[in-house]
Amino acid sequence: MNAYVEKVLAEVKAKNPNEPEFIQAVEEVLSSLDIVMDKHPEYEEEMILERLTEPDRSVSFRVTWLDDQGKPHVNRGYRVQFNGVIGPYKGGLRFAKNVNLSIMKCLGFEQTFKNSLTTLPIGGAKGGSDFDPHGKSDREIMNFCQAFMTELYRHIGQYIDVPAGDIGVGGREIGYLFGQYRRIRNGFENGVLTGKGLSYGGSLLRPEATGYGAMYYVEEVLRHFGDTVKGKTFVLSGYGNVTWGTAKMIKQMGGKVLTISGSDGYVYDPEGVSTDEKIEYLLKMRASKNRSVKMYADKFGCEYHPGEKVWGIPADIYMPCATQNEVDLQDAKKIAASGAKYYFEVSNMSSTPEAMSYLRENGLVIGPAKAVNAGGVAVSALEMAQNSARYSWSAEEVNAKLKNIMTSIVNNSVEAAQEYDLGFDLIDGANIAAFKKIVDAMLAQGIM
Ligand code: 2IT
Repeated sequence: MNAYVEKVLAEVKAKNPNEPEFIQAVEEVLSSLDIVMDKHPEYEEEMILERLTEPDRSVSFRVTWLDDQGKPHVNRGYRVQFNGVIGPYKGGLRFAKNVNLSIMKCLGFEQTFKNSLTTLPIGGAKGGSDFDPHGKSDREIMNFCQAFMTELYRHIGQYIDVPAGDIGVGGREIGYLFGQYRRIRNGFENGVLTGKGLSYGGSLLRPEATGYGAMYYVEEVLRHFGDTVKGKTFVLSGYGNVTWGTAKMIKQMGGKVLTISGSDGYVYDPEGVSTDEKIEYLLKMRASKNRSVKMYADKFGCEYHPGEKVWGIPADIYMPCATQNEVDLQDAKKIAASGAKYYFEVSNMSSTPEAMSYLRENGLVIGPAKAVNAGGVAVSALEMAQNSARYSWSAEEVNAKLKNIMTSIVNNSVEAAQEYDLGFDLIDGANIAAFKKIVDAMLAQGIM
C-alpha cells in the first residue's frame, strides 16, 4: 500500500477508535485512492487525505419531545457536515434506533463522494437521531420532528446545508420538519430541505429517484456487456422507499423481483412483485404500525421465511436495498454460488468488507452504493434548482435529467478506472472519479 495512505489510515483508526462504520468507509475509499497517491505525491504535502477524512464539523444536540400521554422523552440528534468544498452540505436525515456518531460520519463521508459523482454542486453531510419511529403515532412523529428542527434549524439553510430523508424519514417527516423551519425563520425558504411534498416545492419523481436511478445505472452497466434488464430475475432486500422505486422500474424494464425483506424475515414471491397492487402494497406496509413483511405474504399468498435473509434465493441480479452491512461473507458466498453475474448495492455501504472482497474475487460485476444510489440525492439537487428558479419541471424533464446523470456516473467511473489501467472496475472508478472533482476544488480554494 502507498505509504501516505497507510499513514493516514492508521491516524484515522487511532483518532476514531470507537467508530467502526466510519473507519470502514474511509478504508474502502482510501484503498481505491492508493494508486492516485502514487501518481500525485504533491497531495501529501497539501495534506489532502487528512483534510478529507476529518469532517468540517459534527454537531450533536438534545431533542426533548412529548408522547401521547404527555410524558417527555429525550433523544440525541446529529448533523455531520462533512465536506462543503463543491457546494452546500447535502445529505439525508436518518431516524433509527441504532443511529450513532460512527454511522453518521460514515454516511457523511460516503455522501461527499456520492454527491461529487452526481456532477451537481452539492457537498456532503448526514444527520439524524436515535429516535425509533417504530410504533409511534402520527402526532408523536410530529412532536419529535418539531423538537428536532428547533435545534437543527440553526445549522442549516438553503445556501448552508440542505437535509432530506433517509431511513425513517419520508415525505411525512419532511413536511413536519419544513413546517417548523418555516415557522422559526418567518420566511418561505423551501430550498432548505428536499423530498418535500409537491404542494410546497417538492420535485416530481423525488420519491422514485433512488430506485429509478439505480435501475438506470444497472441498465447502463448491462449495456456495456451487451445485456438488458428484460427477462432478468432480481433478489431485492428491504421494503421501504428504495425497494419500492427499484421494483417499480424493474417492472417497467421487464425484469422480475422475487423477494422483499424486513427486519422480521423475508418473502419469496416466485410470480414476482410485479403488479401495481403488489408494488404499492410496499408503501402501505411502511405506513402501517405493524412493520412486518409477513403482511405481504399473507395478502398475496406466498412463502414467508421469518428470521432469514434473502441471499440464498437464486437470481440473475442481487440488489441490497435495506441498510449498511446487510450482506456479510456468508451471504456473499451464497450470492456467488448462485452463478449470478451482477451485484448492485443500493443501500448505503450494503456489504461488509469481507463480503465485498469475496464478490470481487469471484468476478461479479459490482456497482458500489455511492454510485448506484446517487439518483436520490441527484434529484434532491434538481429539487433545489427548481426551488431557486421558483418553478417546477415536468416528470419527463426530471426523468431525462436523472437518466443522463446515472449514465454519466457509470461512464465517468469506467473512464477513471481506465485512466489507472484498472479495467472495468466500477468501485475504484467511482471513488477515483468522485475524488478528482473534490481534490480539484480543494486545491483551487487553498489550505483550510
Ligand atoms: O443516502 C442518500 O443519498 C440519501 N438519503 C438522500 C440524500 C438527499 O439529500 O437527498
